[in-house]
Amino acid sequence: MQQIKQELGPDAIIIQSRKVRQKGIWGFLRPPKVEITAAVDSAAGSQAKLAALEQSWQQEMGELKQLVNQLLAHQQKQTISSKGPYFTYLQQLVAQGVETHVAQALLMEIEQEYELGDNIKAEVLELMLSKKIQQYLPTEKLPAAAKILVFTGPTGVGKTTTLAKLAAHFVLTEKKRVGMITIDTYRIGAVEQLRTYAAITEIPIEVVITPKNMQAALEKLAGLDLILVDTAGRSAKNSMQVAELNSFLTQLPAAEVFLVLSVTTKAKDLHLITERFRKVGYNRLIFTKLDETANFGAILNTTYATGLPLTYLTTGQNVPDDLEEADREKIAQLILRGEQSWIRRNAYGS
Ligand SMILES: Nc1nc2c(ncn2[C@@H]2O[C@H](COP(=O)(O)OP(=O)(O)OP(=O)(O)O)[C@@H](O)[C@H]2O)c(=O)[nH]1
Ligand SMILES: [Mg+2]
Repeated sequence: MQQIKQELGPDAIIIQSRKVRQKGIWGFLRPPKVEITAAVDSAAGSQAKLAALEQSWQQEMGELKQLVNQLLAHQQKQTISSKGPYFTYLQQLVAQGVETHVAQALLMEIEQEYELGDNIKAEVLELMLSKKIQQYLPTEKLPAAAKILVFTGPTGVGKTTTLAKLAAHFVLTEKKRVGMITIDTYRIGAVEQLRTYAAITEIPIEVVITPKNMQAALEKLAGLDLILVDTAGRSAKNSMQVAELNSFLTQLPAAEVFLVLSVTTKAKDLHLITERFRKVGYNRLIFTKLDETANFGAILNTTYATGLPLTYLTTGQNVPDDLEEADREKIAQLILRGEQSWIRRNAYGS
């Protein structure tokens, strides 16, 4: 029985046993042998099979679990763990309107660069984060040689108002000779709006109706130091409008082209705008209406996505006062801590 169970397993049963005479001429003189037929009960056999299968499944499951755990551990290295100082700052940045993937990327970079783990002190992390934000906030003054500045962007963001603020700044503070061109003959009152500002600062203004007229206008203003060009607000979703704008801008190949954006625009829409306006070849950014929000993450989201420099910020409706040169340290503070006194000063007119 022991031998059978060893060969066929614990469920083997004996079907038949008989004595067999040994072969050969002297066989009848020798004691008979015992022949045993044994079998494994088919039900018991399938049970055994099942047990064996189960065992191999368990082994496979164990291997899979291990693999999943390894993957998870690897993934956790790519994201901020759900507690600790990094997570606190992740939440803070997201509350300030910084997109999660941007906040995540910045914090991961700090974690990987310094390898300080969760023991990092909050003040140290905040300092590093401020530096990291500044790294992704290129700010750049206008080059001294800039001669033509074009203001493009979606409707109502403050292109004309910002142009008027800058015109006054260049005339009054920098003592430059400035001229204006408007190609916004689309909206009723747009030309009048700019004419009013031009009259206050005694700046010559040209109205350009078709791209063909651009050269003539430039020639009329040729002797001046700077020419500011206002354009009609265009919807990023209307590719015809953007293409039409582009046909004017190809007449101004050496221009500095601003994309003017409002900090109050939704993140998704800002992505659409920065994408669709690429056609017009903008190379710098202006953010407006900083006085109208308490969250400034949009600025970082946009510079992170476009890599383009920020040159000016505007903080209210007052011409020419509510204009600031972009300062990356100040913007980093805004993004980390929310509204700052230099914006409140304008928003509440005090
Ligand atoms: N609160 C606030 N309002 C602003 C700022 N800049 C502009 N505005 C206001 O936004 C409104 C639209 O300004 P415009 O300069 O006409 O905007 P635009 O981009 O030229 O508009 P379109 O030419 O119609 O596309 C006006 O009421 C401005 O006073 C700002 O920094 N803060
Ligand atoms: Mg305008």
